[in-house]
Amino acid sequence: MASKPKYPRNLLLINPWITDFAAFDLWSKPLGLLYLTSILRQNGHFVRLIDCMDRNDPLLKASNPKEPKVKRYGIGPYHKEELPKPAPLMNIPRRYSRYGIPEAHFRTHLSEGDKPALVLITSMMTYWYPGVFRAIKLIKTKWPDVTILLGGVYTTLCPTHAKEHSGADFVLPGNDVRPLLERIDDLLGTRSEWVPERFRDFPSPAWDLYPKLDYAVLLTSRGCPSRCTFCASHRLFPGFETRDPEACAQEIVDLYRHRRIRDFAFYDDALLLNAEQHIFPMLDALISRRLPLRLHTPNGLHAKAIMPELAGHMRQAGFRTIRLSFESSDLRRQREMGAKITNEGLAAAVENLKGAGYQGKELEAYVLMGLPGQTLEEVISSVRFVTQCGVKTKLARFSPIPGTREWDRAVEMYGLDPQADPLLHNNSIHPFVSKNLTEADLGKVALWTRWINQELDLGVNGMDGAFVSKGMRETFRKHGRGGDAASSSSRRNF
Ligand code: B12
Ligand code: SF4
Repeated sequence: MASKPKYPRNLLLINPWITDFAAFDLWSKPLGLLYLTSILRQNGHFVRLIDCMDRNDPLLKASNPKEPKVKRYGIGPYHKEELPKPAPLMNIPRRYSRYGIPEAHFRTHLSEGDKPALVLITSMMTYWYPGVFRAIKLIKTKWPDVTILLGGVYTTLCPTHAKEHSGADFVLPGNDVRPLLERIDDLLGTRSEWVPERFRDFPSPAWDLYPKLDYAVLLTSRGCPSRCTFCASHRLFPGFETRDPEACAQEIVDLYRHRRIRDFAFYDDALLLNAEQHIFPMLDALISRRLPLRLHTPNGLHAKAIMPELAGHMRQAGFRTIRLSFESSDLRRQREMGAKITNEGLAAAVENLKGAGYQGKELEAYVLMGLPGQTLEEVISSVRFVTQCGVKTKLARFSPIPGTREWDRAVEMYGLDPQADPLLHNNSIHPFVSKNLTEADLGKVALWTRWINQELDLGVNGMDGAFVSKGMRETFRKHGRGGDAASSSSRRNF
């Protein structure tokens, strides 16, 4: 017989596991759930969180004193357990794992609390849905009649898949919190009095849910007005909205003062947009506090916004990890992808950052590999261009996302099924369906890029001709080509 929850306003929030070929905690926190917690609390609910991806989970630490392994700035590897590969990934010759706390720990965490009135589960990458489904299954096994609500990125990008296959009782795509509050009121017979209409009205995320915190993450704006052909930002938030810059700075200051957090990662899609009204006042507020902060941008920055004054502010405020969005040095592709950057724009941003005191080896630019129609030469030319600018390359593998132009191209060029299982959006597998780039090609490029990056660490720029390692020479002999006009120019001649 169905049992009633003891406390009718107790909600259980879940950040489920990652299931993938690789995963690393690069300042990864379920920020959506932390915002929802604060909003739910304002409306009189009590929230408990089970974060399967918390590297500081007490049970994980108790079962293995070596956990968590912390690298600098609070990031580090996840605990992982190998899983059988799901059918659509069977032919991918890589190991597939569940990352995060062991399943037994999850069950223990479920038993630690009373039966909740409702369970809310978030989701992130579309191809991580097996972890979401597993959490739903385990919850339903424990409490068959508990109502489960599912939201988050996967739900918004693949709502039909989530509705048909997840096992959740309600699937709520989108970023608007109003439908969620209405649904909760409906189910619990409550009345939400406090309903934020805009993102800037959201309260601070509920960081108190984590007794131990190595870093925090931040969203100071939502959306992006650009339409890069590979990006789903417009599907997640079709507009652009900024928060009050002073409030953003205060969020950082409070976490530093009360939790001694020094490392902060920005999740913004367009952090540097409207710089005069947004990032400048925010950084002014931080600089005036003189705190020993380390700020990180794992999500690429709009390089063309980085003028000398902004670069100086970034340096003073404590930006440490700076990743610039570049993607490709191919001029035609840059235009086709949305023209957010040019080769000259990247070079100028780098010069401005160096002028502010950064060394090239402290900076990274993203190069995408595996885009439909992309050749090996294009990837190599792009890495060469980035190196000529004197900064490190961060290779990123293309993930085809429904509703983007590159998805349509992948459907057209590679015969990708428009209804393809979201597992096939995985950024690790695209080379296996690409006709231009093989996994072996990408492996070589990755190795070669690692050499070049290591050389930059040693203060040597192979692309200046000062020093070219034997392995690099070999790779060039096989694949090297002048590339487009800009990529063959010296970094002093832009
Ligand atoms: C920050 C970020 C990252 C971070 C880490 C994030 C993390 N937590 O793990 C980093 C930089 C590491 C990263 C990496 C990558 N990312 Co990323 N990332 C993002 C980004 C910019 C923000 C996500 C976020 O936290 N938003 C803020 C919170 C507040 O929003 P939210 O979670 O959506 O929550 C809201 C709603 O969804 C809802 N909600 C949330 N949970 C719930 C639950 C319920 C029950 C309900 C009702 C509602 C609800 O309410 C919240 C409030 O409005 C998104 C783009 C975007 N604009 O969202 C891309 C995005 C998710 N990433 C993407 C990609 C492609 C990648 C990479 C593959 C890039 C690459 N090629 O290397 C890698 C892969 C990572 C890996 N394998 O480990 C794609 C998605 C791809 C996919 N197939 O799903 C996105 C959409 C960007 C894009 N280019 O289109 N990423
Ligand atoms: S600039 Fe960045 S966030 Fe904006 S559309 Fe392009 S890739 Fe997406």
